[in-house]
Amino acid sequence: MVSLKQFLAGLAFVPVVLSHPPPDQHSKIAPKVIIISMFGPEGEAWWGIPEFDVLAHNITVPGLSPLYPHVHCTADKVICQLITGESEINAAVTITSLAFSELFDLRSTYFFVAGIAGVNPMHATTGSATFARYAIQVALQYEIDAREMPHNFTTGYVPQGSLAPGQYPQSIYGTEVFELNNELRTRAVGFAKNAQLADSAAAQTYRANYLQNSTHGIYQMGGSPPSVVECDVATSDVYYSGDLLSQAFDNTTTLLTNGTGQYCTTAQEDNATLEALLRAAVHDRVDFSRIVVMRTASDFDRPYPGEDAAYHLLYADQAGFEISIENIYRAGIHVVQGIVGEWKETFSHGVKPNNYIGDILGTLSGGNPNFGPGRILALEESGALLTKRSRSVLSKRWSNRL
Ligand SMILES: *[C@@H]1O[C@H](CO)[C@@H](O)[C@H](O)[C@H]1NC(C)=O
Ligand SMILES: *[C@@H]1O[C@H](CO)[C@@H](O)[C@H](O)[C@H]1NC(C)=O
Ligand SMILES: *[C@@H]1O[C@H](CO)[C@@H](O)[C@H](O)[C@H]1NC(C)=O
Ligand SMILES: *[C@@H]1O[C@H](CO)[C@@H](O)[C@H](O)[C@H]1NC(C)=O
Ligand SMILES: *[C@@H]1O[C@H](CO)[C@@H](O)[C@H](O)[C@H]1NC(C)=O
Ligand SMILES: *[C@H]1O[C@H](CO)[C@@H](O)[C@H](O)[C@H]1NC(C)=O
Repeated sequence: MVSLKQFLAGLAFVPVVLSHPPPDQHSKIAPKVIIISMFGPEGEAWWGIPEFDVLAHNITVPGLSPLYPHVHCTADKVICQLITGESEINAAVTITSLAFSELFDLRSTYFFVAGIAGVNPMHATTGSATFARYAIQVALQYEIDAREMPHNFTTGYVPQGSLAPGQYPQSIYGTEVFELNNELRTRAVGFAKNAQLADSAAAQTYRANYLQNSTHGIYQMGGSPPSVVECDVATSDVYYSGDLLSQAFDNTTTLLTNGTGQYCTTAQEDNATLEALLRAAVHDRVDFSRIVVMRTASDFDRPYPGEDAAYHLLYADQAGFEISIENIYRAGIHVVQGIVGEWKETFSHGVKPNNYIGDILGTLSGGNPNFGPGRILALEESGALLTKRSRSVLSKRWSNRL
């Protein structure tokens, strides 16, 4: 019989095993920065720029997307870039393949996720460059179509294992929330603030609508010019839009981060990328304290006051796409150059986090996250610890399926 303590001890904290270092360790590619793009236009934002040429080397890495099979690197291989393909599955498989590739030594590499996103007008606007501390997988929930929901539900989304919206999930998968190095984020934001962000007349015209109704003073940021903002990113394969889903996932963010996260941008990959990097960090292949997630805003997650939700999503010209792509480069170049430029004195040693980093299970440090139910309960609710309580939750989960 294995005690709970012994079981937990064996479950994670995989010790760093370097007993058989591959003989060619020194010939591996060890970039200082890898830029992670999610689709073509985000990738192309970095091509043909005056500062560096990431297309000097194209390295085929098994497991990457058939659409984007290469890792691109500068001639000196100090800066590299890849495109994951869109949505959670593509991001997870691509980053796992990179992180476990024997072609690379990524132990000192900074991972810079640089993509576009929807944006919450309460915190930022189109063209803004946002930097996340948390990534929240907001749609990892039960869902019934809102037309069939009980009259007293505020949304059709219900946290897994729970009985109503707003209840803390009783069933944990482990990827619900990731927390990143806040001190590194502060540095990245400091670099990005040197940027002159792009804007356009058409984007200004559309965002002005968010200021039109004074009862919506809450959208002050949505109606203001683009800026660099610290706020968090939601991940969902479903490209949702509208007041009610945005509010529902704002509530989910608050719930899952115990009130410390700020629901701000919405994209389809970051939690998957972070789960892949976390698994690699467990085996000391990457350093989880060296990740920056930047999302520049291409569109609003909800209509302006008085606008129809479907019109906003499907027909309106929000005019944010071009400036968001341009601002990946304008803000991001300062981050890349900042890290490479201060490599010797600062970044080669790493930036010590002042906050918990990792997932909801406490996988990396074994410590307790500052969100979630705590390591032991989270493991229990994930089904990893088959206690009486989790067995009953699991059996309920599966009997509901039959
Ligand atoms: C690398 O690939 C890009 C497009 O994917 C291409 O434009 C570039 O010329 C390639 N570089 C080399 C050195 O082949
Ligand atoms: C909704 O109403 C039902 C009874 O009609 C009640 O049992 C349940 O607790 C209510 N749920 C919420 C979220 O208020
Ligand atoms: C302003 O917003 C309030 C609350 O949503 C709404 O009732 C009102 O009709 C709006 N007014 C205009 C002019 O859009
Ligand atoms: C979000 O939470 C607030 C506060 O609990 C609640 O009033 C609102 O109805 C919720 N919104 C949705 C869409 O669930
Ligand atoms: C987060 O909130 C949940 C639900 O309210 C609670 O059970 C848990 O203890 C909280 N976690 C932390 C670290 O405060
Ligand atoms: C996804 O990752 C972001 C950080 O980029 C974090 O804020 C969020 O909580 C994560 N969500 C899930 C469900 O893992």
